[in-house]
Amino acid sequence: MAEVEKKEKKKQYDFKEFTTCEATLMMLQKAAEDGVETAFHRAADMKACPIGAESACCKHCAMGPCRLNPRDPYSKVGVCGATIDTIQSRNFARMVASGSASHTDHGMTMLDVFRGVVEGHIKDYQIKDEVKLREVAESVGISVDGKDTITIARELYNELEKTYTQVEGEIPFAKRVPPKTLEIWRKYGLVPRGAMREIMEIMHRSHMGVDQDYQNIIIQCGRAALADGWGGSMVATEISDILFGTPKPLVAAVNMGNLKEDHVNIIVHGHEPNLFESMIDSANDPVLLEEARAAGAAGIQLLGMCCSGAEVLSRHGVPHAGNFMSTELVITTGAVDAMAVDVQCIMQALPSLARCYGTRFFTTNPRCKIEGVEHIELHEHNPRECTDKIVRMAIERFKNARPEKIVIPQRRDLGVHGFSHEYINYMLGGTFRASYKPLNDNIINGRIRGVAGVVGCTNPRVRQDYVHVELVKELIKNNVLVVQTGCSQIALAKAGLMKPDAAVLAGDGLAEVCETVGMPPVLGLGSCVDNSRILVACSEMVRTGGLGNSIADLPVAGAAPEWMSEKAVAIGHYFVCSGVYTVFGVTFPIVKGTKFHKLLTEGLAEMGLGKWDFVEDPYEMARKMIAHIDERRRALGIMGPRERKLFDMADRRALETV
Ligand code: NFS
Ligand code: SF4
Repeated sequence: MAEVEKKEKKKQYDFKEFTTCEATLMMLQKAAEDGVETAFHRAADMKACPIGAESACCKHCAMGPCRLNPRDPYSKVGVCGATIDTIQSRNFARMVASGSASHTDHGMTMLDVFRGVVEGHIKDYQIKDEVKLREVAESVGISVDGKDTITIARELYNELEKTYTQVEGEIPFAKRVPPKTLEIWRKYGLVPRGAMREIMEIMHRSHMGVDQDYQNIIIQCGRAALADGWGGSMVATEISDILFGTPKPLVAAVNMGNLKEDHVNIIVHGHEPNLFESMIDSANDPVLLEEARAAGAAGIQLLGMCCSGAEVLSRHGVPHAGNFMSTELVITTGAVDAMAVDVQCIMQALPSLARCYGTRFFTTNPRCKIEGVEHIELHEHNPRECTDKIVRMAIERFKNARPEKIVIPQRRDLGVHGFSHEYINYMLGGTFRASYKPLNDNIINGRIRGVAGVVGCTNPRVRQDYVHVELVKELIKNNVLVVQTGCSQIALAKAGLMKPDAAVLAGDGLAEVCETVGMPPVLGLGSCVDNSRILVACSEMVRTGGLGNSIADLPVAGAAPEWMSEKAVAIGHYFVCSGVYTVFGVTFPIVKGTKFHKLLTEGLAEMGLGKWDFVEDPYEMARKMIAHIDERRRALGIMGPRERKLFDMADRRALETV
């Protein structure tokens, strides 16, 4: 443990205040014994800057940095005269730009792979889901009749490339937006042209001395965020489904108990599925398996973390070791032979921690190198070169460099994952009448009060998983169906709420629907880019009818209770601009009571969009989300007492026979 800075004076921490995840808690105790520290410790030791925490500072030019007083925000302006509203909206804009850039660049990588497959340069990935290919092509106006797969794929590629490169017009997936919502976007100039242009324009407008009208800036934030949600993220999801298969529900396990002491354990952490898909092939290669056995291992255990983990959990049932705030703690088990990372949410503290335990740590993506870390680049035309090498390094570590003490928390939580919006359609409607109508009907008759998307990160500034789990429990208890992605989905999976029998925790109406259909009250949809599945589901609900004309009319709400990344802000803003009431927890960089705050929390809704809200407490958050859902129900005229029974025996039988 030579690399570990030993603290002069030992600080006492109450680890139960750090996390509600049992496995993570156990590993925090082991970390303390081993003398290593984590982001939990660093967050406890580092007080957030109070000015930055409220976004009352600007460092966009060298006349500053300028600090205003968040307690008296209009008492001062920056050296250039920038007001608190300009400063906050520019800071917000840059978070949206960075978050949108991350998702859209990820989507672009998927599109690059797709192009390589279509052109025949890339052989290691193929088009796996032709049905989805055709559906996506039709959804953007490509006629598929009489065309072969490659022709459709080529046309789809050319169309989807516009999501990024188009300089005027509307991004292709704008065709999926409900007409009324699109009309509002057009009215306010919110329809994205192309993601590159929108993100570039934010960076330009937020430069010193350009856009100094917070209302005008927020419109550009909307265009960039929508270019993420209905653009880059949606492309990432749809192309990944086409290349790797659209998820269908399957039983899979999460938590650190998936590590196996007698196996070579390899963790893939990051966001882009191309690394993971190739790693699955490597870990199942008979030659490499034989090498693992020759080294004394019973096999190779592959596990995911964070979002690419959530994606392959949903798609292939690959076990998942934990969410963002567990990425360091899983290493302290000592059982991880190798961790391979690609992009996003990779803490720089990981490699030095890995060194303490002899865990091999590799970066694989040219966009994300870490000083002092061995880089084995993944090339899509020969991905196995990278992933085979990593597997061999892991085998080598298993054989020669395992620490004396390995502790694996024996928690393995099973649940059902992999609910794509296509499957929700099928599940509720049945094979011959796949439709969102049963969902809408159940909402109209009140069995399901509404739908909530609970998504996003975990953050060491709040107790890990606590806000996610309490919020979701409260929502389902009140008959709100919950859909999930990302690290939040893993939090709930660990808490056991992804199992159909979690319906006992739901209110009567929701429980009845869950039991009839055989689904859990909490549906996991995959990674953060898969939030685009929620957007498509919302569009389908509007299209199906009976719940208003725009997404803003729907009895739905969203939350990122433990968010930390700029990507979460981009997601929040595209949900709000799509019409969804969206609540963020932890803290938010904004000064309450400013004009900018009022615009986010009230002004956007007055334009027919959704609105932002900021609440820390999970129960208060649930209360406000339910209040919003009820307000929508009242506006739709569906607040009345619900019918006593939706499915009679004949209906049930009909459901069982399809
Ligand atoms: Ni989303 Fe995924 Fe997790 Fe947050 Fe990070 S992994 S893209 S950003 S921390 S949910
Ligand atoms: Fe200060 Fe204005 Fe420069 Fe920002 S842009 S650092 S507010 S002078």
